Amino acid sequence: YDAPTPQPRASDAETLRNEILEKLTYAVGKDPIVARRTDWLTATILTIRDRIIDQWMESTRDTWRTSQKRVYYLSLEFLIGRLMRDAVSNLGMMEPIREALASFNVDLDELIEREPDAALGNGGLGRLAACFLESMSTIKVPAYGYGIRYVHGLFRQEMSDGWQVELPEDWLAHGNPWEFERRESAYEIGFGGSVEPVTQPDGSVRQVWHPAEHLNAVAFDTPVVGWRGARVNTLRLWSAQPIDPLLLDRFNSGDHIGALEESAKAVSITRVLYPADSTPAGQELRLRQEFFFSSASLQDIVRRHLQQYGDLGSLPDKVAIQLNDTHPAISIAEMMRILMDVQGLSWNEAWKLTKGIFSYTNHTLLPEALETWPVALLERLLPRQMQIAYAINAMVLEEAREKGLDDSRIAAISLIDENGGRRLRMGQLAFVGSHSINGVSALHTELMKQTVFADLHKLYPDRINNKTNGVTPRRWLMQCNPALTRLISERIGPDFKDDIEQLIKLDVHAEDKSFQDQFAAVKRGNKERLAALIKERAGVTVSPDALFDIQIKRIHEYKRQLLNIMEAVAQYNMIRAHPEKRWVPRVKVFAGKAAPSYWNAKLIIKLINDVAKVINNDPAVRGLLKVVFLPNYNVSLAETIIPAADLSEQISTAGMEASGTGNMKFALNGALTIGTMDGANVEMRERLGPENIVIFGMTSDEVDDVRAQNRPPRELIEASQSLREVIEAIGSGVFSPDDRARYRALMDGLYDHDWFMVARDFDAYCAAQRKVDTFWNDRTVWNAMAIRNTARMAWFSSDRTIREYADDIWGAPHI
Ligand code: DL6
Repeated sequence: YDAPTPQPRASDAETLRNEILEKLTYAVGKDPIVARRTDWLTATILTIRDRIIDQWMESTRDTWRTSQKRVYYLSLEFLIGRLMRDAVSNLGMMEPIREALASFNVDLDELIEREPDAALGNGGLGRLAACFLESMSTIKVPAYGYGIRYVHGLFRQEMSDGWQVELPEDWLAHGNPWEFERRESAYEIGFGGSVEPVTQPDGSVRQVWHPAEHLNAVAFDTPVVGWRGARVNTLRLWSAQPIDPLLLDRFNSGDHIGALEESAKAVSITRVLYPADSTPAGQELRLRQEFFFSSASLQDIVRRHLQQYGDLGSLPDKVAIQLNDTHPAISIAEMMRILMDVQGLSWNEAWKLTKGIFSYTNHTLLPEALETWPVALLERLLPRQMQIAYAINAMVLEEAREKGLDDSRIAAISLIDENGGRRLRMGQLAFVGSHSINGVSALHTELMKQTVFADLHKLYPDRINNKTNGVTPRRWLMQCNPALTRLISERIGPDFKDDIEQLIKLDVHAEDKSFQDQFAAVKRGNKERLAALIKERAGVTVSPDALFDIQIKRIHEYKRQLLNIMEAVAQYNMIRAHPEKRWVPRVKVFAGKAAPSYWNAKLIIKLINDVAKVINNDPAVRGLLKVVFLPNYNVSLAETIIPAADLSEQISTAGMEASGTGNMKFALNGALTIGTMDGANVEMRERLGPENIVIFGMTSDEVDDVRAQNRPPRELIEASQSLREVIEAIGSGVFSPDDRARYRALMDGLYDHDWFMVARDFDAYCAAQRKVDTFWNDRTVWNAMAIRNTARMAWFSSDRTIREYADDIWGAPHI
């Protein structure tokens, strides 16, 4: 592995200037006189990329040289966002690059804004995968992310008269200078066909799958740089390509369209990201996506392992595969197929290796979000994998029977759901084929044990463990909030950048008036920037002196944007009824996308916009309350919004948000949280101290009880004047004079069932908001709380989370 290496490249401004010019001329083929901003962007990325490659190769060589265990993170989503600032900042090249570009009259910040935001994910699950990749490089875990190179990521959201409109996203329109296409790393993927037992020369019988369809999975690699370039790992995304680009005989016979049919079918597999984050797509194309990327990744992993070690027995010592939710769960059956049918291992050998390699993360308990696939579809599309799933099921049920489980409990753990058409339960498959199953916050993990996996947990009590999520402090503090980073550095020294735990040193400065003023000044600067963005994108003028109260996340009933906007209406009523009172000026900011087929979520977006129109234009409000919906929420927008937040809304129905990660980003940037006892809020409360977070509402046990009693909240609504007025106003069309019935059903639903406890938590939420006002009115108190939030959030770094995965689940090296 001691290959010749090129001279390390210098990274001073002068060298960078020359190289950017060289790339612009010889790689992009543009004269600087006519070069557009996108050309400069490409030339700059190529220059930065060169500096990453040396370390990339060194990291790869090092893993081969030292025979270290590799971690493979299989995820259908990687919400990586923009990469340039991340790379430049992690390599410590911000200033020289800025200077180099300035010499051509090109502004680095403008280029940063031009980079497409790679939205290869829907929300929390995909962004977590991206944070994990960065942390794995930072703490030197030898790792690969495996996923899909969608041509179109998550849709672009526009507003049309307050309604969400979805438009295709086009991140590859100008090419992608970060990636390397690896045509040599292509694997054949099959679908359909039949399975045939074939007797081998030694008399044993192997099942041979003869797929009816074939296509290629071609790898595209993107380097992932850790902090200070410590290690560079690989994000390998698969693109589907036809084996024959054109059926020539059909073309020659005059069928010019039909000649391209197969090609179009193959390519369609990786064309679009499915835009639903909490309901399974349930469509054949989605299953094809899942199998396509799982099979390609496993073939690649086994190929690499055999190339290095030559035997399969050492797989669990050298390979750890993390299944990010059930999307890659078919990997369990596919790995068994590869080990038995291709590599010739026995069932028992293959099963032992499979369980040794795989582990699975569950990200949601929502019953409607748990994936199942019709057995008939699997038998048609993946006949061999379905056979294997049946055999796994038989083995597990036998084990359960031996342990004395009765029929009802056996039905509960079965991989086959018999209710209403037989379906394969992917969570169960992932569970039984893995040695570790983890939840993403302490509460979520406990609930997993009590609900979805209760019976499997009894059968295998050692498998479920918790790994509370985290976020990378590089992107979510240092890059998105340079002013705060500078301030922290001045106060406690720069070492926290390498050891985030040192943030706690800020704690003793929380009451220091001069530090408080500096902290508040940083926040104010960030708020001015957000105010400008709000003006530009939503056309609303807001004052940076107001309390910025922010809820940004996917729009979902369980996340309760409805509760938030209803509180805005209650506040609107109060301000008008009592103009004499000293109201805290607030700006309520919302952003988020709704799944295109999720009607209520789209209606809630429209309601926010309708309410905004009335409140923002009512002179009686005197600007004391503003409501803003910022369209097209994505990672980049979050990077501008979060540093400017005073208050972070984490108000999901208790028991329904598995963890949340936005909650962590806000608190790290000195926002106070108003939230429920849900997901990671519970652990944030423990670590921040209950006095530094505003918690309200029902607990998950209380939610369970109320649901079990099935008592509609009518009486409760009637007893709360404020809630009644809000429901009546919205329901009767005060905010929708053009269509007075628009929100009738939405409001009636609160009386009838209120599954998400909006009505039941309403008064407690309003009271909590008034508590927030009290803190805000004493800015010394507020600032001290805000500083303590930043100081005490280090534990929620994804470096800590990844260390726990590496130690407890993967047995992988790290620093
Ligand atoms: O674990 C990452 C992230 C959690 O922080 C969120 O609480 C959780 O909702 C999300 N889960 C998903 C999957 N489907 N749903 N819903 O995105 O995972």
